[in-house]
Amino acid sequence: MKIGIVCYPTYGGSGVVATELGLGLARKGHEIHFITYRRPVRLAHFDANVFYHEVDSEDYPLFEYPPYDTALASKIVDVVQYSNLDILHVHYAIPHAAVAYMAKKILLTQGRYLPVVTTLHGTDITLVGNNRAFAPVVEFSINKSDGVTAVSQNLKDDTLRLFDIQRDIRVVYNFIDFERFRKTNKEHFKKIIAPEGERILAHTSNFRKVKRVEDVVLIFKQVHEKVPSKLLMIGDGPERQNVERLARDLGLSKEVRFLGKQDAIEELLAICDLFLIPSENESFGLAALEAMACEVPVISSNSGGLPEVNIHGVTGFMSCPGHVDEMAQYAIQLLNDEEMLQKFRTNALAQAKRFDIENILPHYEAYYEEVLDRSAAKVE
Ligand code: GMT
Repeated sequence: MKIGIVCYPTYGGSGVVATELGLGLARKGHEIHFITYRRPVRLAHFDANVFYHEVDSEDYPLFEYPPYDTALASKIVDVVQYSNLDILHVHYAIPHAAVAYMAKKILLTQGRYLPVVTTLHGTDITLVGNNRAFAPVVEFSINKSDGVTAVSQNLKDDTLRLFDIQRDIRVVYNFIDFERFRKTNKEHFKKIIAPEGERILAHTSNFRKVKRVEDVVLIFKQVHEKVPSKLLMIGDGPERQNVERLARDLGLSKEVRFLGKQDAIEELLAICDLFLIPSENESFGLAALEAMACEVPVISSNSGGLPEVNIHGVTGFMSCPGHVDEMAQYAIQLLNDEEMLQKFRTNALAQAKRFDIENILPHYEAYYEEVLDRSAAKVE
C-alpha cells in the first residue's frame, strides 16, 4: 500500500506512534509518505520505502497566525496526486482530521476519492471536551473520516461521551518495538547516577499540567526519606521551571536530575527500578509502556487508559490522580521488597509483550484494507 501519514513531528506521544507505525509498515514493504512541517524526531535514517514531504507555510505580514492548515491541505493534495497514495492516516484530530477533509474534497473535484483514517490520541479529545472552541470541527471531521481509531478503550468511551459520533471507532493500542526497548546492561551508567547503589526512579513526559509533574517530585520526597534513591526527570515543557524550583525548595536538588529531552530513553530506563506517571488524564500512557518493556514497574494514576496498561498489584500500583501519599507508600513498599520488585519486573515485561509492535501493526494493516474496501465504490 502507499500510505500518507500526517502527524506532529515533535516529541509528543502521537508523533512517536505515527513515526514508529510508518517505519514498521515500511519494513513490511509498504510505501510510506510522511507529511509534516518538520522531519519527525525518530525518522533519522534513510529507508528506501520512506518519503518525507515538508509542509512549507508562507510567512506574510498580514498573517498573525501562519495558515498552516491551508498549507498542509495543499501539500496533501500534491502528495496524493504525484505519489499516488492509496490512503491517508492522520494522527491527532486537531487540525489534521479537518485538514484531511478539505484535501479530500479538493481531490474529489479531480475525480479521486481519498480514504482517510483518523487516530485519536488523547488530548485532542479530552482537551477539546473542555474547549468548545474546537468541538464542532472535531466532531464533524471525526464523522467525516472513513475510519477512526482510538489508542485505548477509555479514549473511545470518552469520545463517544463527549461528542455526537455516528461512526464506529476501532481501538488499536499503542505499541512498543522490542528491538529498541529492552533491558540492557548499563551498570557503568548506573554507577554514575547512583554511586552508593541507590534505587533509581524515573519520569518522562512533556511536562504539561496534565502530567501532574509536581506530584512526581512530591512522591519522590517521601520515597527518599525512607529509601536511598535518585530521581531522573526526562523531557521538557512548560512545567519544568516550576518543578525544578520545587525540587530545590524541598532540598532535593542533588537527588533529582533534570535531563531534558533525550533520544535514547531506553538506555536510561535500563537502569531504573520504578517509573512514576501520576497524570491527571492519560489516554494510554506510552511512556509507561516503554518503561515496562525495559522491565520497570509503574506507579501511576488510574486515569484514562492507564488501567488498560498498568495492572494494579501485578505490574505496579495505581491511585487516584493527586493521591500523592498513597502513591509514595506503594513505591516504598515495592522498593523495600526485593522479591516483589523482581516479580513486578517480570510481570511488567510480560504485560508489555501484549503491545509488541509485531502484534499491533497487523491491526492497522487490516483496518486500512477494510477502509479501502468500504471506500472502493465511493465517489463522494
Ligand atoms: O502525552 C502527551 O501529552 C502527548 C500526547 C500526544 O498526542 O502527543 O500523548 C497522547 O498520545 C500518546 C500516544 O497515543 C498516548 O500514549 C498518551 O497517553 C497521550 N497523552 C495524554 O492523553 C495526556
